Amino acid sequence: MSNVKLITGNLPNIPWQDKPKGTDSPLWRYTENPIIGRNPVKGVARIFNSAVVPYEGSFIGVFRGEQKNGIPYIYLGRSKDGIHWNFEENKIEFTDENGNPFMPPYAYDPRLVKVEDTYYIIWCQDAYGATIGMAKTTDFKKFVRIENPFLPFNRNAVLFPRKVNDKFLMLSRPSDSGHTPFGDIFVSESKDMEYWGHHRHVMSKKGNWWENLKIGGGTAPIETSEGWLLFYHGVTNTCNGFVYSIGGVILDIDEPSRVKYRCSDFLLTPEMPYEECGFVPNVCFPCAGLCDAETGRIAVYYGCADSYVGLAFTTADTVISYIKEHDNADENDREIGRR
Ligand code: BMA
Repeated sequence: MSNVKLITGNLPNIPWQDKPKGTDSPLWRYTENPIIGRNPVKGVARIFNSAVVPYEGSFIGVFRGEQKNGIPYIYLGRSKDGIHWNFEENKIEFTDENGNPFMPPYAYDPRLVKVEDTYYIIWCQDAYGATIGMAKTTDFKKFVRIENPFLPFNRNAVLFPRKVNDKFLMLSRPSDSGHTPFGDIFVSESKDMEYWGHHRHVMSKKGNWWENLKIGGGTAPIETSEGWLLFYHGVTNTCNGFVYSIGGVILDIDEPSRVKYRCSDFLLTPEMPYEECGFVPNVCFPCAGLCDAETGRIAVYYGCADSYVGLAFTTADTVISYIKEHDNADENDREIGRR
């Protein structure tokens, strides 16, 4: 039993390995990483930055598939154990509300979040500039687009798994038309999943060197007795380009624009060959977390070097005590974020 409660429901078949002896890392990698290698589907060179949820006793996911023409789209995958995946050969066919084909020009970095009885897919796409696209499904057969929540440029959005104060909430990271050498996380609310507003600043890039260039949402926020646990990505610049690490933060449960605790140290940074070498080297990019409330276990899916999918494990107690021990949240983090 864990001291920190995960308010997520039980998932007895969560993929899992115990923490190896001798490590002091708050997140430990699955020993058989990466779980998805190169050329995983006909016509797709790489799958990475992808999201999964439990579904009908097993697992289902939306996967960023880089086609051999270089254009990313979203592919559906199914798995019995959350580790070995079977992919559909065709990319997900999105429609408009009337059932007519309505594909985005490209789609990448999908998240998948169940809110009430509906699964929402959130991704980055072109809409006269890069911004966020969304669709909903209840059966993983029909995928109906809903209005894009934000104007360009915005590349990174994550939905909360339940309404807060009767509003849907989404984290996002406004950006620019290039590779965005800046960026903070904001939260926006909506009554209907269509009109988004009441934008509040959540957190900025920070003096911690691993996240001193930009930050962006990662997994959907995980509800715990301590607040919303968010795994996010933080980026630093080097003479050889950007380095993406995984960070951890706990947001206030009723006012998630307020940061309660923010970890000064990364939770995971590229150090394995599959994280350091690939299409884009030195990238650990979290997109999904699975949780088992009974044991406190958490499994994090993260993109590796824009080439593979990796899996890492922690527990609610381990990661939350680590974040608290290394907390350096400041006034800018703790404020409500309205000016
Ligand atoms: C970001 C996004 C991610 C990617 C990362 C590293 O801007 O495009 O999809 O993993 O860059 O290339």
